[in-house]
Amino acid sequence: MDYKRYLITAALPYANGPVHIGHLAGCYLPADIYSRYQRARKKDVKFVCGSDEHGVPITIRAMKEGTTPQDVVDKYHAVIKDSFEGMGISFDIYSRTSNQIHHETSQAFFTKLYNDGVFEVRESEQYYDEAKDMFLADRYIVGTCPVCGNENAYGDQCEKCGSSLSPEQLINPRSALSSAVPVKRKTKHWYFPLNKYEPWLHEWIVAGKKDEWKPNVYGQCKSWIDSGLHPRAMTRDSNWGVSVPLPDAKGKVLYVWFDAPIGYISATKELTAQWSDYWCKEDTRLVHFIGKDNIVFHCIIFPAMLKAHGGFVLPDNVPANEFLNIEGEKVSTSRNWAVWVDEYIKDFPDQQDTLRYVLCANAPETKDNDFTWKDFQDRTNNELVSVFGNFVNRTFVLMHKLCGGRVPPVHNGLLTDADKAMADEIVLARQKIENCLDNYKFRDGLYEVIDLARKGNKYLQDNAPWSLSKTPELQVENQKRIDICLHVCLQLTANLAIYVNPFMPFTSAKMIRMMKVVERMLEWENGGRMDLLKVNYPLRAPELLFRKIEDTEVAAQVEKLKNNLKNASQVKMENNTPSPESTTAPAPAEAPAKKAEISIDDFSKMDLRVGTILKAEKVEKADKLLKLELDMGDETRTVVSGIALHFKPEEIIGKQVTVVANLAPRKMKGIESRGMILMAQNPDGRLIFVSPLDMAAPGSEVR
Ligand code: B3M
Ligand code: ZN
Repeated sequence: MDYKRYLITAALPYANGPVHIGHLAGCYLPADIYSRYQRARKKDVKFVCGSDEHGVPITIRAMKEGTTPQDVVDKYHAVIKDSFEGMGISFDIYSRTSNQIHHETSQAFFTKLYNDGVFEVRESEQYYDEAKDMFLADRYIVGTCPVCGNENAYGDQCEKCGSSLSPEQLINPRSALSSAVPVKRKTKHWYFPLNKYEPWLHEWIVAGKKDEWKPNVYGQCKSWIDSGLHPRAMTRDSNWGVSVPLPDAKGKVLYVWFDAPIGYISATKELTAQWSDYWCKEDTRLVHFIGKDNIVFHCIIFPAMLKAHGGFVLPDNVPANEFLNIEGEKVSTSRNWAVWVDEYIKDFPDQQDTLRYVLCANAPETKDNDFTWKDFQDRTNNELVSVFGNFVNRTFVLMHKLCGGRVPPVHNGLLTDADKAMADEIVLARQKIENCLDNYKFRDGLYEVIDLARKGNKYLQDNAPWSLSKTPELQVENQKRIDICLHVCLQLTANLAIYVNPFMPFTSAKMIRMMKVVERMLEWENGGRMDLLKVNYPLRAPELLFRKIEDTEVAAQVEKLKNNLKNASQVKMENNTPSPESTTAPAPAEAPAKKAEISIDDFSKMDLRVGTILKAEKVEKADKLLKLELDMGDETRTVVSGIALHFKPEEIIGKQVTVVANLAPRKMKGIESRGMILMAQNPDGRLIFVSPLDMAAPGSEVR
């Protein structure tokens, strides 16, 4: 299809905290590169984004900070917007979902579906806080974790041991808002019948997108669809959000994942009166850039909503990225293990392209990747400074020294094979980069740019114009060689500015300043031309494009990460606003998040041993805990385990289990527990012992 318009969206970040570099690498940077590339190709592009300002986490955060939800979103909307601007993310609009236009647009969307009879109304029982007079999402019920004894586990998950929980499993459950004991109450909600769209989704995605969408995206969609789709509640009991536009829906708002994607539409409306050209005409290419945790919402739920509504284009592609870890560990906002973009901009002023480079060169396009400050330094110093920066700088210095500061003539008849080959490489590079960017392979595309600069360095080195003798008898001849070589290098520099522009716009801006050319030179169709700079045209002195990153800077950043981690317990309450998804009605079980890679040394720190259960009894005043006596070979150990809801004490006597034997002892309900028992958790929540298949001697090491 020959697309007339590009509508490019990047996930709306929650306005409950600043953005970190994982966000940039996951979605905003690729979306920006793609938008800049399409604009350079003179495509009609609208690049839209904005803050996601609804969902219960914002209200919780407001309560914790002692302010209003509006204050919370105002504060972070501004921080996030500045971070994006600072990093050169070139949105055509950065809107927000608290805007009037968004409330109207999402309500009209809901009303259309309602009038068409799309929704099913269902009643259910939900936890209610009688003191606060409101329903509680799972996340807002806290209590003691039955598995590890953490007293502040959430109704959906324990952050200490990672177990996924339901509110019923918590020991001494209480409301996070009032500390009241929650009670169950009836409530009604409007459900979107996703199941009815299963055949259509199957055809559109499973059959239709196999070769087009990235394997990670396609795979997630397929497994969702294959495992069966279910109706999903599109309303919530809450006082913060877009109110449900029905007379019998007092105290109810639209589910945040219903209104947020409609935010793309509202933002486009706010941007242009022609918004419907972009949303409703078939020859628009709609591309959603997101992180992998948003795949089902953008590939399944939102398209089904658009389909049900009718009249809208569907996403042509959803090139989601995986996650970026930091120094070998998963990003955690609650532990403050993250590199925050606003802080980076403060610590490294004018080094935006350095970060853009490193994040793109190491983008988690096909699998989770790791960001380390050492790699940041190495890539900057060895690739940006030594290859790209060095080539441009040498070219300019030599041109000033050997060619009088002007673009030298090319002496056409005298071109060698090497000169011609260099020119061919410039043309070829354009094709290669296009091929990468058209297929959302940003890191490969960037590699081609650097590789072209590398070839430029080699060409310059091989020709060594500085070494050509200036003795009278050779002067004329040699000057011609010098001219040709530097002419080629200068045209290559101009082409590099074009190619690098989508990736590193601050750098290409510097380059066009040095070359004294207008911005229009950067148009993509100019790529490959060898006459971008006119012969005899005077050029400026070189500006350094990049600077080296010092060891001390790396050490300071690593130190900062570690200190943040230390202080995290204090910051925790602040940053620990959960994601709206976890606050909502149960969704189909998803696989638990994968953890970051560890070394064999990390693994070997654990002392895993087989133990045989000799005794098991309930712990008083803790209906989830069992006290176990384990035969560990050379000793008998007491371990307290949160499995009482799953097993009767008498059933498990004699069973063999795997014990983490060197876990620091801890007291639970006054009993010292020495070690932890390994359990597998089924998607349905069932616990299963991890036991040796055959009888093992108690105390045997597990390796
Ligand atoms: N705010 C989720 C996230 O940042 C969400 C994206 C909405 S996109 C419509 O992960
Ligand atoms: Zn726990």
